[in-house]
Amino acid sequence: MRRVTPPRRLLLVNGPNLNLLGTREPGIYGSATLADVERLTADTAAAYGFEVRAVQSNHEGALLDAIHEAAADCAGIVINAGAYTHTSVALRDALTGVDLPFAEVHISDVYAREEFRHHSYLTDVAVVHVVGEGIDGYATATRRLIAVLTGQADG
Ligand code: CA2
Repeated sequence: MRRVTPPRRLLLVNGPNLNLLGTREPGIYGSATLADVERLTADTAAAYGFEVRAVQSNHEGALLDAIHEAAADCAGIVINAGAYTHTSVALRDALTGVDLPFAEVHISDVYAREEFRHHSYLTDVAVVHVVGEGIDGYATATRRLIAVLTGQADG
């Protein structure tokens, strides 16, 4: 049965290798850690009365499970799928399968990098798409997703 009042909760998904944030490649990904990303996203959502459940995994199936579970108690998803962005039809199918609006975020400007990063299996089904803003992009993506969820914007 469809809920009358949607939950004011978002799922934040970070994919493979994003647990390394702040430890390597600061020239591309900056010096903030995954904990900083999760805090920024939670603080941004809290300003609008939303809470955030965060998951990071290096395993595709664990990401799919977390997305499936979100269908029960989340209103939307903020996701940086890492390299699975460019490879995973399964991830795309999970996101469209749960039918939750989602924001795709990338820390780096994927379009200014190698050609294999230019294609995303997620972009055409995302309601929000943010690239190249560093970790601030998570705050932008969260604000824009909440605007869509609360009827303040169309993405
Ligand atoms: O720019 C992004 O956010 C990416 O999603 C990051 C992925 C990359 O495969 C995508 O093309 C773009 C890689 C995440 C790896 O993160 C690291 C962080 C610090 C050190 C090493 C890897």
